[in-house]
Amino acid sequence: MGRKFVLVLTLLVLMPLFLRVGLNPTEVKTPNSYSVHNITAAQNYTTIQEAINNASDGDIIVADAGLYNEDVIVNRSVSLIGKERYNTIVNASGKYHAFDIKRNNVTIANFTIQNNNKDFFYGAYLRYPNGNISYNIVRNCSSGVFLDANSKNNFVAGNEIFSNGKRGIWVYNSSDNTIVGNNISSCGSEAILIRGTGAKDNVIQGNTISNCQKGIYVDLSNSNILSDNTMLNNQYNFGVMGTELSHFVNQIDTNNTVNGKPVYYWINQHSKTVPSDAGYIGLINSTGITIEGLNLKNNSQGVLMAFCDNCIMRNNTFAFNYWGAYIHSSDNVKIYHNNFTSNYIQAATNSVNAWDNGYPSGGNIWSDFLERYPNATDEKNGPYQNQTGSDGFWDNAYVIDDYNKDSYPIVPEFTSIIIMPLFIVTTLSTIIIYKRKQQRKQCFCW
Ligand SMILES: [Ca+2]
Repeated sequence: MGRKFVLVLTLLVLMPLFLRVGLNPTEVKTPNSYSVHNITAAQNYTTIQEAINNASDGDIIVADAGLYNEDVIVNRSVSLIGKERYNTIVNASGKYHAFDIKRNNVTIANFTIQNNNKDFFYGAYLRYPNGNISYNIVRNCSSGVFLDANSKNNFVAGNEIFSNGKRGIWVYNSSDNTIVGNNISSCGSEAILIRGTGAKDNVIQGNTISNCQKGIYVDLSNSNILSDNTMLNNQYNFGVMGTELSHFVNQIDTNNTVNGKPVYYWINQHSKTVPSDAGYIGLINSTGITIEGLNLKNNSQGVLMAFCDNCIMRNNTFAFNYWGAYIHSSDNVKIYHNNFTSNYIQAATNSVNAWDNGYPSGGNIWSDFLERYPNATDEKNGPYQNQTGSDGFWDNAYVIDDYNKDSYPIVPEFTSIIIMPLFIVTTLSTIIIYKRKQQRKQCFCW
């Protein structure tokens, strides 16, 4: 952490040098010849690539404002600095990465980096350690910044990353990276994706993420630290996924927020109730936790529960999540009187749990019930739903899988409120149309 702190300080000191930027970008012109300057070697070049090809490790190269139509391969340990953030534009062809970084200790700062391919090629592709990608604008790439498996200990800070086809920042099996203070919006999939068992000990801090398909997603990775990240208006703001217990062991602070509400990611907690302001809930290796009366929406999971025992979820609304409830290797969980509304997958589990509270207390409301069981009725009652007369529970169970079902799915009140007037209106309309047809037949009014 000490080294990372020094890096942050260094960047803050260098910022005024980078930010000779007006708020209103000026017209971008193709650079004059010799617009790229190796200030260490006191040499000038016409392209960034030419400057790199003639550089030595440790050189600092500054590019004047202008449009650089280049796919840059960085095979020296150099610092590349754009003179004007908005107007020093690396405009890649769309046939390769804008910056393909094939050495360690490379810095790329204060550029606009754009590609012409949102499907395949990256803004900055790091294959080696100790890179520094800071204060850039990265747009129109597939992923903005990709930290690949052989890279580590990189610093990605203060970038504006938007309008990329897939990810904003993708960390794949790469460790010890610091990703801080980036503003990421409008990406086709994850704003920040941490993926793979080798993606650990990363610090993800103070990033602002909005209008992406997914906000932050941590997949099969452990020992990462997430703090003070703001996720707003993403379709699925936050999610953690894994198979083994170790995959879920990350430090995720409550100062991470989803649409202004805190993320509660509890590990090894016992006999507690989740606070009422929760925006996301992850329960890991915990027992006796109650989740009650919450409105959990627009996350990868409404609730993530992994390796837990003896927990209760009741009187909650899970809406517009990818998974409403994701219950992994957890036993003795009772899930009842919840409202599962329009989650892409309402509930998923690999364990066996109770999805109702017995009869006559009942189970949950499932928004897709009539979609799944279009001929469902509520004409019976009783523990076996075999006695005449309705009771407010559908007469057949809501099946989650072979081992999990809600035996007493609740008939939502709006079903009767809406269906009855609809029935009356439809019947009356049919009668009126029929009578008019009869009248026309009688009087030959055509
Ligand atoms: Ca019934």
